[in-house]
This record gives sequence, structure tokens and C-alpha cells, in this order.
Amino acid sequence: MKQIMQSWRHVFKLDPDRPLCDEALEAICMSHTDAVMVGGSSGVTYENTSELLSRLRQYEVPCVLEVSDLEAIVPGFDAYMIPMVLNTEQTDWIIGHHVRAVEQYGYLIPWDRLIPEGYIILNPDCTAAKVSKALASTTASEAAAYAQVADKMLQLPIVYLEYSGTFGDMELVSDVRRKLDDSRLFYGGGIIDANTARLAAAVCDTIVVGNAIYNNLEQALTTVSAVKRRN
Ligand code: 1GP
Repeated sequence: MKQIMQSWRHVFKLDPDRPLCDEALEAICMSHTDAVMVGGSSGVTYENTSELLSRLRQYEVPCVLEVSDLEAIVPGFDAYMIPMVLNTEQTDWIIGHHVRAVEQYGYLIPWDRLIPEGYIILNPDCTAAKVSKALASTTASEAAAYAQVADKMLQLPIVYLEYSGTFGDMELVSDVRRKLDDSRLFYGGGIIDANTARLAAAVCDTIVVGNAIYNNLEQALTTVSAVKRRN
């Protein structure tokens, strides 16, 4: 899965805490998106995550879980994305929760299916920023420095610029990408239609579309063909 992830251009992120009817789920899974990521910053439980996974498994699309709560880790996903929030002073969100998880559940962890993500949270108003106490004042040059630490020192396979809920600063995203050698750059935040998808896809490797699924599914679906070339 780590290798396959290198080719992803488009990901839909589904929140297990938000209702989604069967027709909408089918449209998402059959949209030719590269993967469905399951995750959210609040209200994610074992029950709602496993229920969503079993519905997703009717389809062939790769399914990955972005782990935010130790109690909600469900077996059976293709891969497990492990966020490490880089721009926080709360060490729990950088490494603390991770250490406790390994201490407690190390023997159960499918190490070959773990994909760590170096998160840089840039919308101070989003839930992830509040939960992880991300540094709201992170500047463009700091973001680029965090990204280089993730890429060149920590050798994380993914750097994730998180603007959840708002469309970000594409100049900053572009600057960050230019600094990366090996990490893949994920961008998420405020992609609502083909136009915003194209703008973001031009300056990152992989776009993540979340809220738009729940706000305007028809427009959200147009983000796939906007960024993926069909053979
Ligand atoms: C959220 O990055 C994703 O974690 C996507 O952001 O919900 O704003 O699309 P949106």
C-alpha cells in the first residue's frame, strides 16, 4: 500500500461521525478516486468506524484509516495513516499518543501497513488544530521548515498540509512542495469543486476532499476528473 499511495492524486475523506446514505457512498466509491480515507477529529468511535468500513468493503476502492483515537482502531483497513502533528508544542500529538499506543498494543500492530504523516495544521479554527493545540501563528517559512524536517530528517512518507474547512494559501503550498525531495505532499482544505481541485492539485501531489462530500456531493464528485487523467 505504501507504494500504491505514491500514485494517489485524489482522496475522499469520510467522517464516520457524519451520516452518508448508500447512494452517496456508492457515488464516492465508484468515482475513480484513488482511495477513501476514514477519519475525523471528533466523535470517531469503534462502532461508527467499523460500520463505515463494512459498507465501504462492498466496493474495490482502497480504504485507509487515519487514526485519531486509540479506541477506534478497527482491523481490516488496507493501511493505517498515523498523523504526527509537527506544529504543536503538545508532545502528545507529535509522539506521546504514539508511544502509548505501541506500549499498549504493539503486539497487534500491522507495522507494514502503517503510513506516518507529518501534519502541518494551518487553519487555526479547524477542530484538528484545537484538539492538537497546533500553533496558529505558523508562517509560510516555518511551514516550509517543518516540511523539510519531516522529509529530510524524519523521512516521513507524507507531509500533510491541513487547512480543513478553508481553502489555503496556494503560494505557501507551492513553496513547501519545492522544498520536498522524497515526502509526498498531501493537501486538504476547502476543495469544493473542479476549480479548487485543479488549483490545489497544481501545487501538491495528492488532494484530499472532505466536507464537500456532505455539503454538495455533486460538486465534490467533479473534483475527481478535474485532477485525474483517464487512460
Ligand atoms: C480534512 O484535509 C481534509 O482533514 C479535507 O478538508 O474537509 O475542508 O475538504 P475539507
